Amino acid sequence: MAACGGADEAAEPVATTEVEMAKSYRFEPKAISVDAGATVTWTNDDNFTHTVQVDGQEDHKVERGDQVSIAFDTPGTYHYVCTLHSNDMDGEVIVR
Ligand SMILES: [Cu+2]
Repeated sequence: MAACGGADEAAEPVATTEVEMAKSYRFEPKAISVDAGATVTWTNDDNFTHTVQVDGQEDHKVERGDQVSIAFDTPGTYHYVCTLHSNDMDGEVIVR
């Protein structure tokens, strides 16, 4: 069943632990689902420095070509942003 919505529609979460910071200014996929205890890795494939800041946690700077990994031990929905481009870049990790 296709969801209909505006440009900012919430995507169906993808079951993966890999998120790409894709060109330009995007987290891809934007919403993911993982099992509790999983470690999620963000890889910066964009031409700009980005960050990953999960709500209420420290900010992680990710240079071009770099990665950051964050473990998610507790089930819940975790929203995160790139604090340098918070209007364009945000995403969600759903921990089951
Ligand atoms: Cu950014």
